[in-house]
Amino acid sequence: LKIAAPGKLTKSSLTAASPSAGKSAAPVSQRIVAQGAATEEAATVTEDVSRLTPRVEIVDGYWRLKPEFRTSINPAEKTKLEDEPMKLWTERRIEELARTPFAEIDSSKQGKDDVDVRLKWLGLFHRRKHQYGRFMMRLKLPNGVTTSEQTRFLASVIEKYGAEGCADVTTRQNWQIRGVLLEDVPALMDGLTRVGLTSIQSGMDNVRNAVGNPIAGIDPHEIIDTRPAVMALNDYIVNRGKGNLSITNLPRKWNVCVIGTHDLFEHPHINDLAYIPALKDGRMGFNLLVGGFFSSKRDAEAIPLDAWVSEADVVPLCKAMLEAFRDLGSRGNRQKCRMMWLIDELGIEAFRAEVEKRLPSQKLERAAESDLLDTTWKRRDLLGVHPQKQPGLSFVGIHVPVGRLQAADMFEFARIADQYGSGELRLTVEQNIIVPNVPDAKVSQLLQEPLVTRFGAQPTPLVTNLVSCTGKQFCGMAIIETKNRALAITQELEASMNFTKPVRMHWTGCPNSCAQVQVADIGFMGTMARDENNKPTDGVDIFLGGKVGAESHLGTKVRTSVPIKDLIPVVQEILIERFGATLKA
Ligand code: SRM
Ligand code: SF4
Repeated sequence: LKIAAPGKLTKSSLTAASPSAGKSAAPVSQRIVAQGAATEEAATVTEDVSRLTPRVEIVDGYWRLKPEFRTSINPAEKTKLEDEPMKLWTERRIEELARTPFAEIDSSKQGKDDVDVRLKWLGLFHRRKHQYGRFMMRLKLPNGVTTSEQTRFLASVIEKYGAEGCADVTTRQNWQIRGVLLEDVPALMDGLTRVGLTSIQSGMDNVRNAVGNPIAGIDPHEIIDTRPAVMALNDYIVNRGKGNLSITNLPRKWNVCVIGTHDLFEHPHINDLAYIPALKDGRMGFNLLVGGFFSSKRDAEAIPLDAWVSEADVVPLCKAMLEAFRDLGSRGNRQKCRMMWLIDELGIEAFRAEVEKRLPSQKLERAAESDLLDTTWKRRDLLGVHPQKQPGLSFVGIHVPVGRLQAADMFEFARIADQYGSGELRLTVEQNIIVPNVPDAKVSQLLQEPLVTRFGAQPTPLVTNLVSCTGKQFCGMAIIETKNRALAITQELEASMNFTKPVRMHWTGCPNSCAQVQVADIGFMGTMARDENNKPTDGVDIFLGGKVGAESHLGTKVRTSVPIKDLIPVVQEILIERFGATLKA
């Protein structure tokens, strides 16, 4: 077996990440192959079969790094080896931790590592820097589907925390709640179970929220209802909330999505695994894209695996791929542990073979020649009122400014879902909320609800397209404050200019790009800049050229370290030159 030299970038990933990728009219799940995936380079470099030895083994029910692979590992791996994070859940150690005074926990290394690192396996993120002693809790919300009961429950949790509590709709169509105290966690987790939610395996080296079409099942134009596949994936990933110990020691985070429409609302090109609907010999299934990711050191657009799975094999394929990643992925420099680095190292064909041999059938079909995506499709806006595939019903997309909600807003969303719809809500990766199943006769009354008029259901050129990560208000990695500032600047731009088309702006507080600046029309990434007196000041790098939908590809950095205080005229110029906007008289 021939695999590529360690650390060597294959042409495939470089081609895929280039701004020109995505311009061909070839099917989305094939087009990057046409531009050079599975290159000669990847197929010829070295013959190091020992590289395919699994680096982990199962010990007492938990997957652990084998002793011979423990040299040059990153600090997160050491923390995992020192004490198994999942034991906080499986052995209910969380209960003991919750009974211990926080200062006492925080006085030892073990305790610090528990609260700052290991609790992330349970979806609990200590906000040490900006909200000491309080936790953000990240849920799992497969396909972004939630209920009024769940929303009300989460609202009741943050309500209790007063000014310390709030919630966010995330860029993976998910809920996060804030202000959580450790002492409340056991009861809170029991409450989550009662309403059919879980927070486990949502942080650190775990699979993130599985994303699907936010209007699955109600979309008159959908190719396939993504909910069954996404729910099945989630059931496997978290073992129906009990925890799936076979995939809780991955080398790094891992993202998955299932595509349901031509709009590509799910962003397949930036997920580690994306299922693209494709027919093969009359059978419904999916072509696969792999390896898309962002990090502070590298962005990579997903590339085709040259593989197709039937609907029935969605979960087995995911399992096989996760196990290949778990077994073989690098655990050294943490900036080089995402799955694409493994693909680069092995070459796409050798990676594919590793996935194939972990399938129950040990057979992975080659990709269908074409997929079912219409490459000429114009991506739709999800805000406002839209007819469903069910006659007489509409879905209503409501803007949530920068995804931030207070308890009262969530109670209102829950009431609106019950009063006007079917008690269901859908979250989008643009951090907005959709109320599905609204009888047409009730739509105009819904649009007059105070929450809806305050947040806005009608699309506007800039503000309703704004996406922002958490930023410095809560995130310890942030370089700048994002949400409030992004909203204020965008409102000012919208008020001062005329627009002929919408412009999607994304703000992210540091190079991790949680708000995906590379998919935005204009992206702002937090950095430090210098003012006119050479003093450090908050700044941004500006990204342009990101595309979503049929033409998906990644934008690139065009300006560096622009002081935020000087930003408005700079963005106005971009809006005029690149997006046809004009200044108001
Ligand atoms: Fe993220 C880490 C927030 C989507 C790339 N991300 C973090 C942490 C956990 C850092 C921390 O401990 O403070 C942030 C928590 C801040 C907080 O208090 O909320 C954080 N990420 C978010 C969210 C909430 C942004 C948002 O406002 O919506 C998103 C939660 C999604 C979810 O429901 O799970 C979020 N993060 C993303 C995405 C977008 C996506 O998945 O489409 C990315 C880029 C895509 C990717 O991962 O390939 C992303 N987050 C990162 C990274 C860089 C990963 C890497 O490989 O280097 C980090 C840092 C890390 O993992 O070391 C990070
Ligand atoms: Fe925090 Fe940076 Fe992610 Fe924003 S992009 S949430 S600042 S890690």
